[in-house]
Amino acid sequence: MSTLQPAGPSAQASAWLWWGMFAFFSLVLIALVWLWIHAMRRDPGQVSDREAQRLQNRWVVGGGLLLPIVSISVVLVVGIALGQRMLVLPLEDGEPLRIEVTAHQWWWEVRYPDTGVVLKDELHIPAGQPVDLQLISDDVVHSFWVPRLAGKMDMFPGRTNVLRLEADEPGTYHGMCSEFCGVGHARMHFVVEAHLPADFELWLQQEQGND
Ligand SMILES: [Cu+2]
Repeated sequence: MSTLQPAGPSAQASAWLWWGMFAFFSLVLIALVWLWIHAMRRDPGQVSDREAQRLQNRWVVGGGLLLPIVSISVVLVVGIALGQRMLVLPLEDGEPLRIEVTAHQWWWEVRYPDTGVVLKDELHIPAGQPVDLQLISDDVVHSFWVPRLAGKMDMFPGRTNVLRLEADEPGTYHGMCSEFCGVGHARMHFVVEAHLPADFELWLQQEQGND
């Protein structure tokens, strides 16, 4: 359950952002520590008060204004570009599969509206295709999270939030509630099974037959 082992486009974007911020701010930290050590060890030399003031102002403007403005702007631009990939935009071809997920204290109700299939604590999706999850809560605030597939999305009573998921490869992905929702919260887990598209259709037909 690590966001740093992404298995879908939305999670991939989060992971890139994480590594990008980690690398960039590591460089900033190293540069600052280096400057600090340099400042502690160097010989102050002989400078006039005016010259000292001028140098000090240069560091305040450079380190206190320019550096944060540049850093935050870089993160903002990269963040907006990557955030685009997480939006629920219309697809170029066709409609995504829709699944309704209702959170309860403390379990997950999963419905496939076109077929009437209902599951508990498990989702089945076709791999390599975007799936839109319509998330709602039956009681308190919960949060839907499958770290390897996408970011978190809060679930509220009386309001539907849509989260787009996609798994690149077939496999089992673990998920959990990530908003404290009462004494059963820690055990509010679920799994997402991603199948090859043909196997998914077969599975759905079988489930329909069982009902
Ligand atoms: Cu919870």
